Amino acid sequence: MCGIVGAISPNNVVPLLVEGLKRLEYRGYDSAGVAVLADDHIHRVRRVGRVVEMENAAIAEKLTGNIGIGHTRWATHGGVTEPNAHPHVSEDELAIVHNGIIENHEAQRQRLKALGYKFTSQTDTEVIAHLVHHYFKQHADLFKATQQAVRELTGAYAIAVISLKQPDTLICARVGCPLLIGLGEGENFIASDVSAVLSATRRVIFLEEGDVAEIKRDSIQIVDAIGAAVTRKVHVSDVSLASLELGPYNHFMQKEIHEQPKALSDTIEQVLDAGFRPELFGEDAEDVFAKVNAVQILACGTSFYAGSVARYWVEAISGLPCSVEVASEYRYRDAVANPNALIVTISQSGETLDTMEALKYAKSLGHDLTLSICNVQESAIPRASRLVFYTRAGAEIGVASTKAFTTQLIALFTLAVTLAKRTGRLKVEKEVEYIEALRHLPGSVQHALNLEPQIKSWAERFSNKEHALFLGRGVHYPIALEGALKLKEISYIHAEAYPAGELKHGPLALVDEKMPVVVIAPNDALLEKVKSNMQEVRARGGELFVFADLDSHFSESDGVHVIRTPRHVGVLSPVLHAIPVQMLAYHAALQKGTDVDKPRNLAKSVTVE
Ligand code: HGA
Repeated sequence: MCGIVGAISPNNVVPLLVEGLKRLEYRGYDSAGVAVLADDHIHRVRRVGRVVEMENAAIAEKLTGNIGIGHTRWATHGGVTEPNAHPHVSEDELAIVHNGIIENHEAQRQRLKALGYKFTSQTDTEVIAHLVHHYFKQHADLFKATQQAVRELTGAYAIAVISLKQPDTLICARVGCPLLIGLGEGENFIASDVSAVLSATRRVIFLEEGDVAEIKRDSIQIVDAIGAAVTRKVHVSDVSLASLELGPYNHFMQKEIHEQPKALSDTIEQVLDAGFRPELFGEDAEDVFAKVNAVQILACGTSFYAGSVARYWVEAISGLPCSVEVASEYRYRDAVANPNALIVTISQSGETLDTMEALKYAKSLGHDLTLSICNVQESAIPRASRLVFYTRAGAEIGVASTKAFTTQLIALFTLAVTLAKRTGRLKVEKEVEYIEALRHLPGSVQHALNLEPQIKSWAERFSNKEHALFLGRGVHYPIALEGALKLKEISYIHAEAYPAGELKHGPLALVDEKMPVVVIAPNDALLEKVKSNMQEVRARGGELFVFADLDSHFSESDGVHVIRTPRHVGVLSPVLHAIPVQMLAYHAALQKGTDVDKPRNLAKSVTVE
């Protein structure tokens, strides 16, 4: 969602701010802006639309300055308009950018209006600008003023503040939204994620919940939520610049789909090296797993579907009861805690607010056995968990998750087998079979990618459709859900997924000759059942698009189209079948001419509620 970048330097920071915002575009946004201090003025440029439009305006206005902040906004409070775009300014003296939602903004707005502040936007953010300004008048110290102001905010925020009255200082603070400091030589930076500062530095400090920092060209001071000075560890980021570039691809989603053999083998490598050992999940894992008698998975979106696949694996392989729940639901219900349940949170970014809040809620209920599955090192959710498994997908830029999903599946499969070892359910021959399955998976995925031309020709037939149904059974039902989600996210075709057996309990009423029905039908124990469900569709004139595997023995017929994945990969079949549904969505979106990497209304890392 919103992206923040800031810099203080002896050089003009505008190019760096603009480049940083371009790197943050993938997070999803609707407007962009920068503000710099120069000639005793705040110079601000904001535009609705793409960063490049704002950049052109900044060039036209010859914007320069040695200290500045930039922002990409994904509107939550107030429409997508220029006055609502960040940075927001208070009394022509102080500028601020904000990611998150201030829940008590209405009360603060009334109070600040009574103090004489004039509001020029509908955002919750503007109250922070005036509140910091209000305290700055009293303290004459921007660091202290910000600390006092944030104490009065409820909700989630990452903010950056600059002021004409203290032009050598950049202040930032965070609660619930990511923010890091990039360390340069005689210059320093801040950003929502490392991609925004990578061209300038790899040395970063991740701020922790409640931290407020004062950043000057040659010094950094950080205080924690209670105002005590703290030192935070400096990390050297291993994110490569190449992973942030498109290379020969047209879209990041396309690139990331094709990177899956590598992402999977990088993730699998750690399992093949270690075997199914608890240490894969952290030093503490042996102790934690010894206490576990159930698994509860909390996640959102695609990660929730990864968790839904895992439910089948965990119960079948380890014999432990496993439930999976949408994080935003769990966090607001009166859940009954089983303190011996392993709470597994899944988040690509490790910053997904709903998942983070669900984890906090689980802990408040007495859950202490926590594991996070995450793709971004040192992000908030792993830091708040006892155990972590980092997928090695590499940076994922496309809003529609692909390689993060399939590598999450590897992490979850590994968890199921590792728990099975503990529960004594894992037979030696099964362990060997699972290792072999993992070893062969990247090659099978590579073969599945070769199906692209066939899938593309299917996608052409979807481009004039308004609706589609996806069906699957058992462990492939969540893949049907994921396929429907991918299609709706990026092509805007309305798609729903059902367990194939549910069809006759309602959705069959939707089926006619205009309804394409995608079926995930590999050769597993439920194949014959799926075939019967397909007959039900055909009998109503529905057109079937079947993803099968070599052993499924389907033949094409009138209204029944079949694409076969080249191998049957047994227990890991859901991973393999995720690939064709990703490609179908991608090519359907291309046909429809949508913005594949930045679909409307969506954002990559969902850091607001
Ligand atoms: N609430 C602020 C910022 C929104 C945000 O962080 N989106 O990701 C606004 O609406 O401007």
